[in-house]
Amino acid sequence: MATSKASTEATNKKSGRAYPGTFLTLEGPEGAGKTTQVKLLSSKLEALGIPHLITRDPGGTPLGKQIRRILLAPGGSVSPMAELLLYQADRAQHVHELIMPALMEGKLVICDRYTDSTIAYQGFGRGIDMKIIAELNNISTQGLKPELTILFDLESEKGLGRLHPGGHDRLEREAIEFHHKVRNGYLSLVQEEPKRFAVIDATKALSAVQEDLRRIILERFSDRYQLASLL
Ligand code: T5A
Repeated sequence: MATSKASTEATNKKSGRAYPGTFLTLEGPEGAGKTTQVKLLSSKLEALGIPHLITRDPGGTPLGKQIRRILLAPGGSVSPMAELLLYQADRAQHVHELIMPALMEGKLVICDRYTDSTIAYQGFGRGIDMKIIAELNNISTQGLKPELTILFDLESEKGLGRLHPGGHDRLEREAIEFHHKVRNGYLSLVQEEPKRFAVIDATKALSAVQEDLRRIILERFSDRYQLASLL
């Protein structure tokens, strides 16, 4: 969808955003079901003709796919700081190459994991200084923040129990204490920014979770896109 400079400026004036699109992120601990849900949502958005981009962090770009392989390969030695910087390198490329251009075209951009994952996993999980993480998140994203973040919440044991036995990646293989810190980290982010976050109970059945996801998107963005038939 091409957007003229004049119409972009008009949209920006009205909304206060630096782009005409909409940026939404999905977060959650392991096995929360984000990937499954976003696939179901994507086919509905397609059917409704809503201009959108579904992408994921890490691995949304060709460079990101290479970084993702390094990050998730089981067994390899990756120091906490190297891990943090690799996630940020992936994100810098992702925002530059894919996310920002799609937002400039007016699309609804839905990103499976983003900066909150770094706060939850490298900050709460690994214990890296939150100030360093905040600064790097800001640099890699050029300050781009999601308008809405949907947290798919469930207990760590339940999420890990859903994953394919034997197929676990490097992060999934971390001790259960690490996963508890990640989940609790997410919950404290919700407390800090209740307006940006919406929380879905990810233990519900697939169809009920999908309904919750669609309702939240409909309530928040029906003034921008033709979402009336989303539910
Ligand atoms: N990470 C990421 C960081 O440490 N720092 C960062 O900055 C970033 C961006 C990424 C890893 O990197 C970490 C976090 C991760 O550890 P990933 O593969 O992209 O790796 O990880 P996930 O986002 O966790 O992706 P997954 O696909 O593994 O998990 P999902 O999306 O939460 O779950 P999904 O949809 O694959 O479902 C898992 C299983 O559960 C079933 C599904 O059928 C599937 O088998 N399921 C349900 N079962 C019952 N009821 C439901 N409601 C169900 N929903 C799904």
